[in-house]
Amino acid sequence: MSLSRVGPFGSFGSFGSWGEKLTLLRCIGYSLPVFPASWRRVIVTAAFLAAVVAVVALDHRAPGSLAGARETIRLTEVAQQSGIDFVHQPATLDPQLAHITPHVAALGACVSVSDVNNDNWPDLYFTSSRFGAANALYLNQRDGTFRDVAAEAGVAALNRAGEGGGGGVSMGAVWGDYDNDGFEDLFVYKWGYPQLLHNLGNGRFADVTAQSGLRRWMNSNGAVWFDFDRDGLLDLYITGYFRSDIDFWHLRTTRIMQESWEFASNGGKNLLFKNLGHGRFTDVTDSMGVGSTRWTLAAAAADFNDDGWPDLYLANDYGPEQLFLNREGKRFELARAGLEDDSKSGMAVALGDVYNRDRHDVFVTNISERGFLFQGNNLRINFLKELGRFNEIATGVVADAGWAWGAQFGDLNNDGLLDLVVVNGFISADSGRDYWYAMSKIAGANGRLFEDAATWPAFGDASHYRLSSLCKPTVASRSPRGSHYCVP
Ligand SMILES: [Ca+2]
Ligand SMILES: [Ca+2]
Ligand SMILES: [Ca+2]
Ligand SMILES: [Ca+2]
Repeated sequence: MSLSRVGPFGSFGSFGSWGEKLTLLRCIGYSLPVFPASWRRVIVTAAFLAAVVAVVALDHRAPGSLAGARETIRLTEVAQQSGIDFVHQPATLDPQLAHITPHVAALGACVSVSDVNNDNWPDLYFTSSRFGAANALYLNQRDGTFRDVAAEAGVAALNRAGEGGGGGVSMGAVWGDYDNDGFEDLFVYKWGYPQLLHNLGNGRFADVTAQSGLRRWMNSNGAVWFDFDRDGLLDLYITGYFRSDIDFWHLRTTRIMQESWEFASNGGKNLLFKNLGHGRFTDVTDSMGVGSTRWTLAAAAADFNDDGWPDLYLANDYGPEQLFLNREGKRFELARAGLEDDSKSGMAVALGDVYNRDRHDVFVTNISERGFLFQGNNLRINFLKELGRFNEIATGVVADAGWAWGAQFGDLNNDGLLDLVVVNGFISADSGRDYWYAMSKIAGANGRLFEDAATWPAFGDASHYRLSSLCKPTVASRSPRGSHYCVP
């Protein structure tokens, strides 16, 4: 059985444009009346206390609403009958990584959603990650079925070896109308050269990567379109996972892995490209201060602090999450928002207004493997305006969804409350044998050993997630940095 790591489905593409729309809505500013200093203290204190009360109240509301949702929602698998038969193919890698290929190549299964032909029916784009394997663009036939038109549209053959064309393999895609012609364009981030494909509006796409200035070798697993400077042109933030000097098919070193289990910052550099118009982009990463080298797996853009400027939220693997606040489009600042010390294995970011307060709350998936590790997913309620931070409230099934990867909010039963879908599991071979014990030995070693793929034990026919469980989180001991390590 082959079930590859599932990317943060839909989250990048949809949040890019969603965040943009929300930003526009909030451009309507307001000003507070001027009060004497003593009154201002009273007002600030009252606001603070109200926020604390809200935190407590919302904490208590969480479990009840989840229990209700579990009873009312039913989903039925209809992929096959809808004509969707896509199977993701994982990457093949340099033979020097053969012993841990299932671990390293467990990325790249992604689906993004966009109405590519402006018929008001959403279409689906799937990425595959093996040389020669085709990506798929399923056009919605408006009768409950889809048809793969990727080949005729020119967006299928993107996984190719060598320097020519779009060398590299797809890891995911995000949609955004970068030229404001009314048609959503496609950006595919890859291990290799990313590709920008211009939607010509006639069912076909043109590869405009070279002239756009985006042809930059990266090992990327995420991207988000957002207009950081509010000039009306969508800009692009691309996350780096592995370092960009690594060519996975011609390794010059096996020192490619994380330097630390909890605070690694030797990953690929994230890049911000400003849209200059006329189809050209320029790298403004350093001047804007958003070149994180943590192992970013997902990025989401929204105006988290409600100042009218879209900010960036990063889920980082092997490290803490990061929030970069946008200072009026001139620079970003890494915020201290209660995220700094809470290191986990961030996989996906989902944004939603969990309590209908007109705020962007954040859900980040992490990994839990009973018997070895309980990190817990984070459900962070946004109190940036009142307290300058988020409040983490995940409990029960929201906290422990096993080895959680992709996530997305949506009001599935139309009751006005957001529900949460979490895709989990990492079963690459035998679901009864897991790699955790072997991995824990190298994870506990010093950084020099952990960083070197050659020292990692062989993956064999194990999986990263067993279906059985050896212990409950209740018998876990809590580490100083927030992870729970179960005692077998
Ligand atoms: Ca459509
Ligand atoms: Ca366009
Ligand atoms: Ca812009
Ligand atoms: Ca903001």
